[in-house]
Amino acid sequence: MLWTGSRMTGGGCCLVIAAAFVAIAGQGTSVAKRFEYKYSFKPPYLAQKDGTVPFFEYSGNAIASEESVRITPSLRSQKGMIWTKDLTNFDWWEVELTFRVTGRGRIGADGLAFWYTAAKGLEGPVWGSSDQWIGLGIFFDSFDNDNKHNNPYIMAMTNDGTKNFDHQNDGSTQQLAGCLRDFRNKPFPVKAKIEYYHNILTVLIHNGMSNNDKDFEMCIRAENVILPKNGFFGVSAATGGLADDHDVLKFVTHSLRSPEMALVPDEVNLEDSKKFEAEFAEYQEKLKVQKDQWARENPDKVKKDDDWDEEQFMGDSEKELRMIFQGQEAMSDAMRSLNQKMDEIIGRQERSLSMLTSIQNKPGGGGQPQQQLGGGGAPVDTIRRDEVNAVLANQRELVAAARDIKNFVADVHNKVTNLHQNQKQGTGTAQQVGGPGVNSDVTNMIAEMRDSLNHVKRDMTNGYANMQKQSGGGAAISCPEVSCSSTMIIASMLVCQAVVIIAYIMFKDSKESQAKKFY
Ligand SMILES: [Ca+2]
Ligand SMILES: [Ca+2]
Repeated sequence: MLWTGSRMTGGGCCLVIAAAFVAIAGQGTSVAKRFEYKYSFKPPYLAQKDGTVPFFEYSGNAIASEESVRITPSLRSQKGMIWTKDLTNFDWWEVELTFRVTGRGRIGADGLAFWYTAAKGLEGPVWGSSDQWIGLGIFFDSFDNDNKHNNPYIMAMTNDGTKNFDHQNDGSTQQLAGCLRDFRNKPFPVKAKIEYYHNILTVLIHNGMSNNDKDFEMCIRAENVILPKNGFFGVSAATGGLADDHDVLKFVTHSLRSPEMALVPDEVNLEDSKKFEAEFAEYQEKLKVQKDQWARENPDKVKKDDDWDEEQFMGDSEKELRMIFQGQEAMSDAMRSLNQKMDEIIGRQERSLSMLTSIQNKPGGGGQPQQQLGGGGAPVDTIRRDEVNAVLANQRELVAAARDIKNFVADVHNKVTNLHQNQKQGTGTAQQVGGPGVNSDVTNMIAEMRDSLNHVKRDMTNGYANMQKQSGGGAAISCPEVSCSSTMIIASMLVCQAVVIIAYIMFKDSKESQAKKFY
């Protein structure tokens, strides 16, 4: 809901009659709002010189000063209250309560209460005021009596004059509605906007963490709330074993009317109006005279007074706290901007990374030449087609050569066996004459041949093994060619050898037989 209204900021403005109605458009319905000076107080000159607050009366431990009403000081077991003198004469209203609850402890007590009741409260147990009230109480409960760790708590409670507030349970079963809000020790004053319009009660809270008037948050909304037609506004507070300062800085009341009602001429008659205007002029005159007099007496402070500033009325610790808070705010702003910059940088990095990857992946199908160019030093695990073909051809050649050698060997073997048989069939004498020399020669040769064959066999196996290795590695094939050609040579040499030996044996045999003929 959007409210705007005539805001009275002039000094000593309590006597100003602001009869101006402002119609506001808000969510389809419009509400006319009027400042009710008889139900409001605010600085400067909140209290008069004699300590009274115009149109209000206070009692108990409450003290009024020019800038605030201290309902209770931070001393043990204090009770204070302030009430409007007159009953309200309007049906619907909005009160903006600006206050501070400050204490040195992490926990404070007892809290503050806003009242709209049929009768003014007396000193009592409900935040300094009497129990069994008729009307509405909004409680700012600092102390956690039921130990549920849910305080400070803000709640609304209506009473028809029969109920006693249940402090043991912090009124949890009696409340109309409420919200958990810390309102203690805030850098700026906490504000509560309490609105009662067409039996709907709304409480908005400004948590005092900023100076921005837009920072109100919804705390309570209750419909069908029936309150006395006319009542007194009041604020009370109490301390217990623990103590806080409970200060009310502003109590600003507006009456709310529907637009039709606002068009009805006000009951304030001309005579009254003239009387008030005269009174106001007189008051202004008096104020001016007093100001001038004060200025003559305190020439040093004149300038300061003209630039009236809230900070003049703050204690040193409050000033410090505010400075710290402002510093922290600046730091948090800086952190936020840093964070944004970091995000930006990270985003940029991610973008460039993705661009790099896309560039790397782009060549796709034609990647082979690029890979060879780029990764010259890196070993390539894959065998190319032509390499495989070369290896296969080599293998085929080897197999053929091996088969040839096998045939050769078998041939040689046959021939040797034949020779052996021929020798056995030959004359025993000759053998004997020839002696064991010839026989042993042949046997030696055969053994040599066997060795050579074994050697060939071994070479063959090695060659095969090498071939298989190379087919895995895919490197240049040089060794198998050498080994296979060497076996070929060996084999052919063996054959030559065998032929020479056979020729020699035959020659020897013929020689021997010739020699026998001579004997
Ligand atoms: Ca409590
Ligand atoms: Ca509690």
